[in-house]
Amino acid sequence: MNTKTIDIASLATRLDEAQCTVTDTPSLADTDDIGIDDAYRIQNELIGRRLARGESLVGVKLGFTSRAKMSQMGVSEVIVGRLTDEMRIDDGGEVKLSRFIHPKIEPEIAYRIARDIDPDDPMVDIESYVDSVAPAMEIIDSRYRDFRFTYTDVVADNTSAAGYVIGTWLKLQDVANRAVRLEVGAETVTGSTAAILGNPVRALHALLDISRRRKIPMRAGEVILAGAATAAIPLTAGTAQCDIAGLGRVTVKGIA
Ligand code: 0L1
Ligand code: MG
Repeated sequence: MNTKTIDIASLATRLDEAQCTVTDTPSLADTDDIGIDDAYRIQNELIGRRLARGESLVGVKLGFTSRAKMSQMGVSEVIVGRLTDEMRIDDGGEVKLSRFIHPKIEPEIAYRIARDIDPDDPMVDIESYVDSVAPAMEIIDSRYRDFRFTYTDVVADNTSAAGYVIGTWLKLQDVANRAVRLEVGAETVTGSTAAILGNPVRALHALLDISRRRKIPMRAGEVILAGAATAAIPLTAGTAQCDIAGLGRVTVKGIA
């Protein structure tokens, strides 16, 4: 590893091109000694390029919200990425697999923000800024070869964000300890919303904390993906469906 100055713009270009050309790239950590602040700068630059191409910000997502993933990565805090309108897929809709390098899908809880949040306001009660909850799935597609990345790599790569689908929005309610089932072709995983920081509502508090430190605005109407309720599984051609007890089902069809 070398200690040369980090070229934020060229690393963002590398990740952006990997996504746009659907071609994987080696871990940035193979050649650059990136700190977490650098990683969020690269992520910002990457998002800036998407916005320059006409995409709009529509929300945020949390990653590393399970204790197992945190300990696997040797970290103790969640990571945050940004969602754009280009990543959104309608419930029951189709998505071409050729858009992605090696997509995986995971079950999530989505929250909707009802009022603009001023992260600098120390009195913000984040739960009162959210009015709806829905079952959701996230498509993750690390731009790194073989999903091999470090903590800072994955932050720079916008936390592997690639797509998301949200089911029917319901009035905000307690979604702790809900059974979760994800089926993709012949593969099924089951779990519980408890895998999301013990209770998905904790993701809201974790998000407020990190958004304050990382200066991430959150606006009315935006979506929050709270984190994965099970391990991700490869997204293949055919239907992927996620059922969350009491919240319902969300589906997407992968097209070869
Ligand atoms: O959304 C997530 O929990 C995934 C964060 C990135 C890690 C990965 O790509 O596996
Ligand atoms: Mg996720």
